[in-house]
Amino acid sequence: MVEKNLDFRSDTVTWPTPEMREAAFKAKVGDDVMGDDPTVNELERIAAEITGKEAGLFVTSGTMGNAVCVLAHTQRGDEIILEQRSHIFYNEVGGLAVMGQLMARTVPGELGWMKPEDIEKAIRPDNIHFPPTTLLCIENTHNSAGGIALTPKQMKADWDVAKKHGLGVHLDGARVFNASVALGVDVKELTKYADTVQICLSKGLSAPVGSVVVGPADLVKKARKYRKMLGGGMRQAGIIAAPGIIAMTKMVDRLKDDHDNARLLAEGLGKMGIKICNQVQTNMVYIDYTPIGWMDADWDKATKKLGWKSVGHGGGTRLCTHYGIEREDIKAFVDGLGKLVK
Ligand code: TLP
Repeated sequence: MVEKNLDFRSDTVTWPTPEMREAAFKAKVGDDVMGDDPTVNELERIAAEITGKEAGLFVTSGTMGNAVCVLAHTQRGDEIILEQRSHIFYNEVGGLAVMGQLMARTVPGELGWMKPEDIEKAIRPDNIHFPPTTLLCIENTHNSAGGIALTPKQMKADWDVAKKHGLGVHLDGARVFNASVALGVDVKELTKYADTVQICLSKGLSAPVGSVVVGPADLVKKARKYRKMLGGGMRQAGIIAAPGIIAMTKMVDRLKDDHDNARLLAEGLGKMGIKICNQVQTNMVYIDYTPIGWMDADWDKATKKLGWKSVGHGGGTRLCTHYGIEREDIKAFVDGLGKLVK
């Protein structure tokens, strides 16, 4: 029996599975800063193997994972290219400017995908006046575009243009397993078009804490040093890495259920006259309830009445499906909401 977690706010709200709690309890530990926590080492090895990379690094969060990778790729004063609504640019507290002293050059994407010709235009030529462009950051799935899965073909096109100009490529793969499941491709087909990748364990994969970073050994070594600098060097971290191993090895296939549930939810809400604002490819449904005459207070009140957590922002919100929400729960929600809308 899956413990119910009726919370649409994010997939970050997921609770660890009973197996994860058990694994945390029994985890063998050591001092990870000294490199001798066997469970952390195993998680890092598994992450590198699954993604086809040389090395892995366990970090506290997606934000830290992106930060240490961006820092590892760049020097103070470089310019980096990011999609204009990407999480790194939009939602990571300006860390790239504060910690990396980097310039951000944003490119608008089409459903989260930056076209190679637009990337190419944004790359600075060699000129005494210009900062050097050294890194391209891609996000897959793209959160604010609607949980959109970029295809291997799209990723390759961006990778090719970046490599033509000698740029590094970092993938914010917070939800890259959602992308691989939605597209029906091995995750390596996506990760091969990035030098470094950040993968969240604590979103749809349901681990309580952390992300893994993977990439070439030299860049991961640099990232490890930055992790220490940022205060992310953890000691007996096997306790939290053990659930991460289960996340990566046992929780990927079930993401399909989240995607199916998101589609069911979107269909149900759409029939009530609520506008579905995104293409529902993975576990996110972006809605606008103003067409049914509702304001945020109406949405908040209705969802609360039905026993769900969801918060409206300016006439709409994002609904995420995840472990702890099952098909029956979605059906009951749609049914209950339908009665309140009438
Ligand atoms: N996203 C969170 C919020 O920060 C918005 C969410 O609820 O979706 N990359 C992407 C694409 C993300 O969506 C997130 C978190 C992160 C990185 C950062 O991960 P954490 O929260 O672990 O620092």
